[in-house]
Amino acid sequence: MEIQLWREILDPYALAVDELIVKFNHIIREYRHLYGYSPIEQVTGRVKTISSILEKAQKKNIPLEQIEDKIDDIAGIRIICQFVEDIYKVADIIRNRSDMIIKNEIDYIENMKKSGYRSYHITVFYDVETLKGTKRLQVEIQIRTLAMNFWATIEHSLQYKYKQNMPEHIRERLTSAAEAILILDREMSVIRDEIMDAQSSFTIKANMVADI
Ligand code: 0O2
Repeated sequence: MEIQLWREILDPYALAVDELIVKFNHIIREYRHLYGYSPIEQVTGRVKTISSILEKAQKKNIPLEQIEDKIDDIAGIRIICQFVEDIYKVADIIRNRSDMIIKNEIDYIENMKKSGYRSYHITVFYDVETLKGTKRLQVEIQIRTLAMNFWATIEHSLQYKYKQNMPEHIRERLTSAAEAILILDREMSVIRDEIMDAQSSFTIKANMVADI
């Protein structure tokens, strides 16, 4: 496919990612102003690279004309939360919005992947306005804690380094690190109220200083 054609396909996805980052950042702002604490800690996003799209299409035997239908993470949003409870709150926020229509949800937290990967995935349909009219796109939203993100980021780089041949001793270490992450998230949840209280009074003080 020509580069010009790829641009035409991918530009609307870039718009979707940009818009969604603005919208989720606004949710953070509203929560912090209203309650001093936001269930979303930070949000990032990316459009999949052409080479990564082609690799996935090849792996899953997807013909080029079906990539937009069959690859649901061309646009990806990653939402990072402090606590596991916040992940389900964020999922609720998304379900209640009129600008994101849920296509499907996968709970890799309750059902951890064999690799040790944990995250909550929601695929939504999201409309963007282009010169050629409204385009409805799929966007994959990954919601995870800071700790889950730490594990997934490291595991992703190791997967990339070793491709299909990750040494067994590293795989085992990653599995036990995934267990440790699970315990860490549980421990943090136990003192969640304490932490939220502390952060909320910190935000209120910071806002007062900013208002002066
Ligand atoms: P990227 O952009 O490099 O992150 P598949 O990826 O083929 O197994 P599918 O149908 O795309 O399956 O959905 P799935 O399993 O929900 O995975 C979608 C995305 O979740 C992946 O995107 C990863 O970002 C993340 N993910 C899933 N499993 C793992 C895992 O074991 N470890 C890590 N670190 N991340 C995972 P991609 O396609 O890998 O692309």
